[in-house]
Amino acid sequence: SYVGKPVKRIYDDKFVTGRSTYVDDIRIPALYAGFVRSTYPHAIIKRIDVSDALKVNGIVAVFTAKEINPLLKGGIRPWPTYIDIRSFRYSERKAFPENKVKYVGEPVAIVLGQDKYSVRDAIDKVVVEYEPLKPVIRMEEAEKDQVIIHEELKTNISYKIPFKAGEVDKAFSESDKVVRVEAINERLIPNPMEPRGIVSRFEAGTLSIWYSTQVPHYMRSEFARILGIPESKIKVSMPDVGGAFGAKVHLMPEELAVVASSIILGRPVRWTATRSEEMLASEARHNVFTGEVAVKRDGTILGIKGKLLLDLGAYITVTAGIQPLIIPMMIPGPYKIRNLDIESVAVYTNTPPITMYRGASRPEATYIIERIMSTVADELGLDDVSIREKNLVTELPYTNPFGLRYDSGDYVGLLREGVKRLGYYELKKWAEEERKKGHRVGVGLAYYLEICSFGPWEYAEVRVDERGDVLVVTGTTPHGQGTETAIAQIVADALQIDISRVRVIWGDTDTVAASMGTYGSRSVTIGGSAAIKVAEKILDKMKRIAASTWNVDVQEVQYEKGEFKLKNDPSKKMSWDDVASIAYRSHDPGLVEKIIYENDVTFPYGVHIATVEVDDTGVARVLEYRAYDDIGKVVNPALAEAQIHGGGVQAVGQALYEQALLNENGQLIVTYADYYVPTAVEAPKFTSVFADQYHPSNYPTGSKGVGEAALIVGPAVIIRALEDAIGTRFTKTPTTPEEILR
Ligand code: MCN
Ligand code: MO
Repeated sequence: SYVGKPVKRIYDDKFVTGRSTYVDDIRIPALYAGFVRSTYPHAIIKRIDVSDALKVNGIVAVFTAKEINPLLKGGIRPWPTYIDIRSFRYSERKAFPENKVKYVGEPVAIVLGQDKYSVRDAIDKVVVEYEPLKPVIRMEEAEKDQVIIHEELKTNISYKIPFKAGEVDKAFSESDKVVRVEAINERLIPNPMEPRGIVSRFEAGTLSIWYSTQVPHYMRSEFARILGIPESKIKVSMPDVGGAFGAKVHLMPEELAVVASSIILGRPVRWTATRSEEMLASEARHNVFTGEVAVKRDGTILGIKGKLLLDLGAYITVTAGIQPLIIPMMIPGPYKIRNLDIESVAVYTNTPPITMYRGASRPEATYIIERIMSTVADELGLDDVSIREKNLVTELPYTNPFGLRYDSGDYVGLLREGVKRLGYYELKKWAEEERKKGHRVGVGLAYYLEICSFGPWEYAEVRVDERGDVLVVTGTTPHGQGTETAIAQIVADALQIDISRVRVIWGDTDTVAASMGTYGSRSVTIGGSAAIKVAEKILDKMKRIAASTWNVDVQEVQYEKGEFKLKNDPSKKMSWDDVASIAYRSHDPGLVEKIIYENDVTFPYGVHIATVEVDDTGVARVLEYRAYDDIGKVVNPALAEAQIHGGGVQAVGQALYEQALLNENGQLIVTYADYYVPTAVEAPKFTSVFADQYHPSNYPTGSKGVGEAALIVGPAVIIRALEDAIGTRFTKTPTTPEEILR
């Protein structure tokens, strides 16, 4: 059997030999697109003159709002599958602004030409006359509504909902102490290796789109809605995608403009974001929590009240709407805190729109609650382990105060086992000794509970060909995780055949009948479970074919390891290949089964620890990162571990180095020279252990997700280690050298 083993990734040859196909490698003759972008954070567009740009050799067209927007029947809006969009104030965003720009970098025109270089030249020749307006960059200012960004909304506040549960006032009146906590996540940039990209062709009334996305079907329906073209006439195809990290779920106005241009011109159009465009396209996080915690002297947390302020940027993206809802609901985390009053406020600012980044909402919620745990421990003179032991939920399943139903686990057991297995106390002792010698080192610990497998459903299909080889069509859309290998393992086991006979495909709306996609660490669990269910259907069908060949009842047929047998006459056998070939010879429509599998969310959890060292200049490095997780059944330990490594490195970046710094004019003032994405050099040494005594989800795979875990808890772990090293309280990610040595 394959499940549970570190099977090597099945499609890696092309990646290691440089023969993978990203959007930019799709070679169809197409015009290149580039964008004229606003240089002001907030300004009225007085005039756009494209005449000089059109004179540049090779330029075919320059389109502004005037040409593009009339084509659009709708605009970009939040994702209604996951949120009630009526609770937000927003206007649907068209491709280009008609009278006002709202952030630096906002596209105002698309330039289309024969080659990238003439496009680049022509962009500089487009004259845009602006009348600058006072911008509002900081969300605390935006909330005051002195400068209004979207006049039609009459306020910058898009969302303002109190999340209340239990009796907060009573909790505070019964407390021994009230502890103030602040937790800040600065804006950062996901930075997948492959930037965003799209190729669009409109031919004979049919739109073909190659797109670096995580959600081809959702995008098909969005293009259909916005362009007023039936879905049957749109094909969205996801080639190899070189990383996405949640930031390729939202639709960008640039991408809409590319598609619209291909329709207007009747010629294919392509766009691949430059690195600096990518840095504008996918900015994420940026929120501030300020609150008070009611505690008993023994460490029991009675209640939390506070305010969560979130930056949306200038427009609400498809995905940003999820965060003001999920963060407060997940703030109680794995702890039995039942009295909460958290006001969640999301505001518009004159800055690039905020999207999702790995974990989207759970990193923020985890950071807040883990800052609360550690700060309360410090205030009461308790340690990081006992404060958590005291408050962890002990009986599962458990319904949290906001109605989330935690499915399974042993939270206290995992903490105890985790600190032992990861050598937490040994590291604490080591750090203490080192500090006595004058070295600035520290150890941090944090715990997380996260919500995975947002559904509600996923699609799977299995086809067995006439030779008995198996094609699995999955609705999930792997883009680096290796989930296709895990799904192949699952199907090979379900069908008891060799994994080399299984091929897995995904990501094309013409090939895949329906799909939700890959995000929220759902794929192996919901996609793998869909694959198990459909494999069972195929086996049933094959048993029925064997039965009818033998003229017996289907109950008489047994299947084991590639052989169909008669129960009471084991000498009667047919191989897997024989049955497959009979199916085709009998002109059966073929061995094809499909399914939509539906299930609820699931909650993995774990404890991670890290050690940091701070040098004389205040630069901190994470030396070691150790993780102990209960992710249910582990399908492929090598893949799951790789997720801890990748997320862990991104956590190092978020905690210590990465900040998308905007100046008072809303100008992004960092480039790769000072936006410091950790590389292999800054990567810590990793230890990743998955609990042997795991608690399965109620999915057929028994698995829970792991794709975001280390970035969900890592920032809290590393900031705690910094506090240990320096002996100061830190609240922010990133905590930078000047703050460390302040
Ligand atoms: N796995 C496993 N056993 C489990 C859980 C997971 O073997 N019990 C393995 C899976 O087989 C898969 C990997 O771990 O190879 C992640 O699986 P899962 O947790 O189901 O997550 P998804 O496949 O749905 O991936 C999405 C997740 C998200 S939401 C972000 S963000 C993220 C992440 O994956 N983006 C990534 N990891 C990424 N890794 C890469 N290389 N690139 C990205 O863009
Ligand atoms: Mo994600």
